[in-house]
Amino acid sequence: MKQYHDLMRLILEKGTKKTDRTGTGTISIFGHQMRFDLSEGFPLVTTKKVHLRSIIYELLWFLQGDTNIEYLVKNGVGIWNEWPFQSYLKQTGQEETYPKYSDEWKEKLKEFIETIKTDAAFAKKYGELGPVYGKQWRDFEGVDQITDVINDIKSKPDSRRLMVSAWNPKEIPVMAKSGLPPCHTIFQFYVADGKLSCQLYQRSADVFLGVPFNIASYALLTMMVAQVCGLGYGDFVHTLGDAHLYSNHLEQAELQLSREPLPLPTMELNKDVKSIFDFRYEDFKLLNYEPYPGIKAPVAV
Ligand code: THF
Repeated sequence: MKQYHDLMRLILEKGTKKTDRTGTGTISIFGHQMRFDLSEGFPLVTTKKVHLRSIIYELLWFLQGDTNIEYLVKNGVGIWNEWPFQSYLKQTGQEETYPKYSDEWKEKLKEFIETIKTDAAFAKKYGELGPVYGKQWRDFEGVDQITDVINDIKSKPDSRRLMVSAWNPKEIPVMAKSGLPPCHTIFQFYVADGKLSCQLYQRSADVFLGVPFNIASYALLTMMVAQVCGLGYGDFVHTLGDAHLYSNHLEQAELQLSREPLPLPTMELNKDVKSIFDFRYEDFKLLNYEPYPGIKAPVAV
């Protein structure tokens, strides 16, 4: 994962200070590309422990077309909690009572998640993120893009139109209201020499927290699609727009950069799975992952 370290170092050295929507502040660069050969190991960052469990459940959740955090919460995954929570505070007029990131806010967030877990009606009403990834992947104005792209990869592997878009301009305002417009906006598949590659265009990249998740998630998706199409593993190409380090992640990034990248783990998929929608959590086996300890950092909401 030298590519990832190079990116962090580049931002620290060359990044421009900018303000951002969340009020946290960032340093950023614009336009960057990384490439991971999936036959050389699974691109999971080794210089801090990355929670693969959350990544797998999130991907299965996208593929089901689900946009409500209830499924994630019930599987112990908390990475999407803050957005519906903030939207709930807003809708119920409690934004001022619970200032963002304060101790009261954190307590109230715990209580909110507990209620999502136990009260189905509440979860239905307040756990919804709006028409985000799952919705656009499976039902973009009626189009099931995942089913279609897999059929196209199988029947027209040389096609240059193997695209999936989560960026639906018509629904951006609705997404912005409940959660946020997609960061990973569009991806394209490419078949050559019997191997499947995938390129993602990510408009906005939280390099310390999000990017290790995003790389692993799309690497996994590429491997899953390759398997169900009977193809080998090619490259995952990750193209970034605004690539930033939040101002409250800088020390963490320096600590991580002081660590030497370790050999990559390997990922084994259950070879019996023949449809992209049949994968279950138990079908993924990560081998030889022995990372450095985790590094905590707050997420900007
Ligand atoms: N918003 C921001 N500011 N950053 C993001 O990375 C991001 N995402 C998704 C949507 N909005 C975003 C959400 N993905 C974590 C990881 C991924 C996220 C959100 C949060 C996170 O907090 N990771 C911690 C804890 C891991 C865990 O609990 O499992 C970590 O240490 O890695 C990018 O797509």
